[in-house]
Amino acid sequence: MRIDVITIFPDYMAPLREALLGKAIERERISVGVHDLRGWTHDVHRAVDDSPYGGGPGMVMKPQVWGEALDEVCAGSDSPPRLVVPTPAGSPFTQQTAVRWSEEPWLVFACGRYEGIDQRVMDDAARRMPVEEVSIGDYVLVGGEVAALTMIESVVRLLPGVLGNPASAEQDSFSDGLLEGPCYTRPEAWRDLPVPDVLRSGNHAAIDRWRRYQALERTWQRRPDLLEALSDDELDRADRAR
Ligand code: 6GU
Repeated sequence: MRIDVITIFPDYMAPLREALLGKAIERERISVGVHDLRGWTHDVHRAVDDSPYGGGPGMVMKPQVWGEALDEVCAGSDSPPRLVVPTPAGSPFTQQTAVRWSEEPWLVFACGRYEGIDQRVMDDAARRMPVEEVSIGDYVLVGGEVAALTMIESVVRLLPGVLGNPASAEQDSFSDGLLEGPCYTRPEAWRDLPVPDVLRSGNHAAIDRWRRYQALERTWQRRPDLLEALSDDELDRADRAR
């Protein structure tokens, strides 16, 4: 998979070279390009923003600079990339989105700052490529960079050969609509806190049953909305799969 990121803060994307993502680059499971948006400005001030039509606070990112950047970054292949624009005004990014994007050969992230990017940039790009404006949650970040990092990490860990143990992606919270329950390792007692007996019983049917109960209980406590979203059928399937 190819991933490009366009931003006015390319240094913000340094974490891409660390840990799991860095390993994926080293092993050539992904190739990453980070591009400084200001490289496509022509004025001495290298301006990327201007005041909003209609008035109001803040600044809007200029269409000309983004247009040239996208023309260049999104060229050079037979089929265009999927363009992702992180914005708090976007559709929700979920595990489902991550799974869908993990099947794409090429993703381009356009990270906006200020109040947003002139809408015509997305409207124009959509004439040539699929465009998605997405949000990572109901809170406001200063810019799209951290959101892009979040989305890239959740997509890349799904690629074949990136996680050491592919089963861990299948057992994720959300993969069956429930949260994962608690987990434990040695020692058997720590600061007077014991590991639940059942996990040391060797009774795998009992362990499966206990884990299923913990997942349901935790989801009920922390994310009742997830349970309400599951049909009886899906709930049954999620329960039996564990
Ligand atoms: Cl994708 N971008 C920004 N700037 N803020 C956000 C967000 C994205 N998702 C939630 N808040």
